[in-house]
Amino acid sequence: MLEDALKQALHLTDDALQAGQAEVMEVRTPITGELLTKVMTHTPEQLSSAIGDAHQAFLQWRTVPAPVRGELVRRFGNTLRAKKAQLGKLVTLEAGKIVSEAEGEVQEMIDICDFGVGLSRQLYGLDIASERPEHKLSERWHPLGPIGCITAFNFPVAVWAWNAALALVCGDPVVWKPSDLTPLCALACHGLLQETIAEFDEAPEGLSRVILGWKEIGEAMTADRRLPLISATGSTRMGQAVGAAVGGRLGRSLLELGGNNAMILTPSADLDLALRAITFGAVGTAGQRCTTLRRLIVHRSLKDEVVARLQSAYQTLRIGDPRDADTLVGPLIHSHAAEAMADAIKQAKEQGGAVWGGGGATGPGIPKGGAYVHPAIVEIDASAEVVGCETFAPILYVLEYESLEDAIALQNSVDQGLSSAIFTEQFREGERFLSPAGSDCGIANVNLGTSGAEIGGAFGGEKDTGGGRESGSDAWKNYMRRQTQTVNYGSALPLAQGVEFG
Ligand code: UN1
Repeated sequence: MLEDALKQALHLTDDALQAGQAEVMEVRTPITGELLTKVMTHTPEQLSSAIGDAHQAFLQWRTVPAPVRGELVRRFGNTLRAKKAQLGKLVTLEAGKIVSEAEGEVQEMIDICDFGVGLSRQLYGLDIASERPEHKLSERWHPLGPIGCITAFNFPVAVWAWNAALALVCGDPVVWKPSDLTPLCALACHGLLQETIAEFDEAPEGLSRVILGWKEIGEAMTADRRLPLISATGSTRMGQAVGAAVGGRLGRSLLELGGNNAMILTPSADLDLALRAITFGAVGTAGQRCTTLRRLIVHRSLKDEVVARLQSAYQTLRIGDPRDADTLVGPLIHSHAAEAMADAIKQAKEQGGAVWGGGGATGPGIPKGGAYVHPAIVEIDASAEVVGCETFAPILYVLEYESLEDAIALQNSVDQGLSSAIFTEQFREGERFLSPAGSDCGIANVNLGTSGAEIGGAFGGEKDTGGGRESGSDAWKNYMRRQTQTVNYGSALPLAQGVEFG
């Protein structure tokens, strides 16, 4: 079924290419750098008609009762359950994630579908006390319209699912522009959803669309007023462009952008637990999560011991083909990512950092043609400029602190504000970190790492991370419009504020 969906969705036609309507997008696997296939990109006209289809679908879908919309999402979640291993394999092939993390990503899709199903009976409004007699004042949530969704390569299926499951339950179709590095994952997900839609009488065909292309097609999408919400994941630079374009037409944007996540390691920390959390956080997904741990702020008294233990833990990490069961660190997405990592390490050295690891990884079990690297640990002064930059690679900057106040200030000193953590056995330290004067991030954790958030919480961050919140909690409100409704069920017409008129 997945293969069929993929085949159907792959729309490489020589005719359209020859007519000059589209360009070819090459799809490579980061495992070996080999060409997997070529897909055709969409033209601005195709984008426009996809948005038109989604708009038509919206006019119908918004009147379908929300619990019935939830049933579509329930069925899609079941399809994903059945396809978990297969879809996971595609994520591994196209994004280079190890099998367990790739399947974990599909699990996030399943989880958000379940969450959406529950939500489909809980899109609650408010009953508000009216100041006027025999008046009913209330607040109700209505479907918003087709959603434009722009996603990054590093979570090629889950982030779309966070958006799509909630949007569909809220009554909105989704037009998806995936990363040009992971179009097959997008076509497969869309194909599976299309199959679920085709078997569901109440669901119009145009509920889901995928648009392939580069920056220009993304810009056309953000400019289109028929998409009242653009939900975008990617770099801060991309988010600034999206935010400005969507803001310029007074649309809504939901931005989930760069992170520069830190963990504070206090003297009372349970070091065994912390070391596991640091290792997964810093090298999981080869350092390519937006929640990756990038800065370890460790108490001066612990620093040498922690660095030594981390180095020996890192030495046992198996780097190599992500399809092998014992691999823990797969490839970076492409050679440019390895170059960016090498450049950051060079800068760190120039800025006084002591670098351990970080070179290219070759040897038995490491496929040729992929960008495999040894994760790096860099002891560096907190004021070094490079520490403020997010490099999408496994580089962990180790900074030291003396007072908790200083550690929190350091944690908050970067432009980004996505995820943060503290390891402590001291109740007061943990609570201070979570207090209004503590972490300034969208996510703050005590005694666990910065990455691997559950879908039930709102996901996103402050400052240069863009301020958006996706997935759990009340993130669904992004996908709906709020209406304040007043009903006069009496036989007089009292005016608000006691105004008398005639
Ligand atoms: C991302 O990297 O864009 O919290 C999303 C995590 C995952 C999601 C990451 N659940 O690490």
